[in-house]
Amino acid sequence: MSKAEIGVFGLAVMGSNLALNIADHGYKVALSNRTSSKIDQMMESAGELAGRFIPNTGLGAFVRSIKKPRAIIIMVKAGKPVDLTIQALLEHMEEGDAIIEAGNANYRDSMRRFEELRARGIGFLGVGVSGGEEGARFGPSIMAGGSKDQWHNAEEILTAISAKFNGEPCAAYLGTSGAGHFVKTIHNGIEYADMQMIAEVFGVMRDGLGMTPAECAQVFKKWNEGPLNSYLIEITGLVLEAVDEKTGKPLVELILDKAGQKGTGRWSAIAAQELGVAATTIEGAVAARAISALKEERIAAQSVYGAPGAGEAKMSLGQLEQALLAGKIAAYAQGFAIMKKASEENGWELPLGTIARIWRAGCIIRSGFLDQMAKSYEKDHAVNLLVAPDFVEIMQASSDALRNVVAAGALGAFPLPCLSAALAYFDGYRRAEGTANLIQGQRDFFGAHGFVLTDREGEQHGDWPSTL
Ligand code: NBP
Repeated sequence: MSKAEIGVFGLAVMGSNLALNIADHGYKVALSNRTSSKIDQMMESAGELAGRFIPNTGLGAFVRSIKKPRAIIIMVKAGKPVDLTIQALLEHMEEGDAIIEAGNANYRDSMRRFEELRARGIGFLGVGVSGGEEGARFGPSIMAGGSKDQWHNAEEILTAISAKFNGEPCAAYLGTSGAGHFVKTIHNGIEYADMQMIAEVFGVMRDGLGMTPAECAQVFKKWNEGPLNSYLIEITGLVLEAVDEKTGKPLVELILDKAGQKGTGRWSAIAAQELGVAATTIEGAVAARAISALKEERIAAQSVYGAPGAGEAKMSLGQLEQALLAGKIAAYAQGFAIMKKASEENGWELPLGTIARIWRAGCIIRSGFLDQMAKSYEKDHAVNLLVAPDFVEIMQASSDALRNVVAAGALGAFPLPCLSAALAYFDGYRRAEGTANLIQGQRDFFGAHGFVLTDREGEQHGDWPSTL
């Protein structure tokens, strides 16, 4: 029997769909999974693609069934299962082979795995895969980092199975070590902010404008035909119009308002903090999910303060659309600023324009405006999106609406953590004369940290009075 071109270990939702996608493109794929019944299920449901699979229960047979130099995609639960799987596979792999870890790994784990495997002569690619189940099956966005040689070995397959935007593959090698998973993490951080801002607007529509989910759905559908066109706006319309079969009620009204999180939003916020980059929209989104989880405490707090007023929002749907657009630009500006700084600190040389390009299709944050963003970053790698010429025009046209929405939201007691963070970031970034002079004075007062005076050279100290 001829050998497989690639192996996939881990046949849950993502691994099985990725394997089907690879087989669909004509490649022969070796399959394995910790629990062997999943391999049988996969073979039974593979239909005519079954002939392109080599199922293996034993790890040795799995590895041997792949052509050398071997490339094995691992798609298991992130964290310890990945390390255990790598350890077990290593017993059968040889120098020159490669592991392609394609789960939602913490990029620090990928940096460690890259070094550990390199020391053993095994290549490592840490690959972020976005697009969920459907993306894995029909074309995800693929963000690769790690050994460049191994990228060249796996590039043909990973490019073939990726999403395409106007025929261009949404897959790229982005840098060494943990670069791929770092970019996927920030992708998810931006996704958190994007989703949260959409949810904030939904809250205003529901509680401030008295709109039903079906009415909100129609608005999101219309917005999806304009500058906000994106996968997240599209699915928001579909979620809002879904009806529960049992009760006939809008499904969204029955879904408990407690948001889950698996860590990538938090990792983005932590990375931003560590790098000293403002990522307030992402932090706001992570915090909003944390507050959402406190359902019982929120019920108790409402009984203390009373229910916030309803039907009082002094804002129009047009303003909400513009506010969302301005907020989104601020969130992307922050996400790309984190990547720019991380790239400098880690020597990754992250290609920001390419990243925007491979996010144009396949991934969860795919949207019309990523094409424009890719062009801006290709023109000027270092630019903050807020001052990129194409986006200046949009911000000039939409920032007043964001201001109105945030102001009216504050007066109506609508929590808008992300939209208000976006506005504060914009106002802070565009103001030449800030207030950090006072912070520097305070720091020098209590800690002799020093400051720079605008009219002379060198570090200075104040002659402060004693407070004792
Ligand atoms: P899960 O994250 O649900 O993990 C299930 C897989 O992990 C099964 O194959 C399971 O084997 C295997 N596994 C576990 Br659990 N512990 C193991 C161990 N100790 N040793 C070996 N295998 C072990 O799968 P998924 O939803 O397909 O996601 C896979 C990866 O892709 C994750 O990192 C996830 O975060 C990421 N991701 C998921 C999505 C999505 O939409 N689901 C999107 C993008 C990325 P078993 O069958 O023997 O239990």
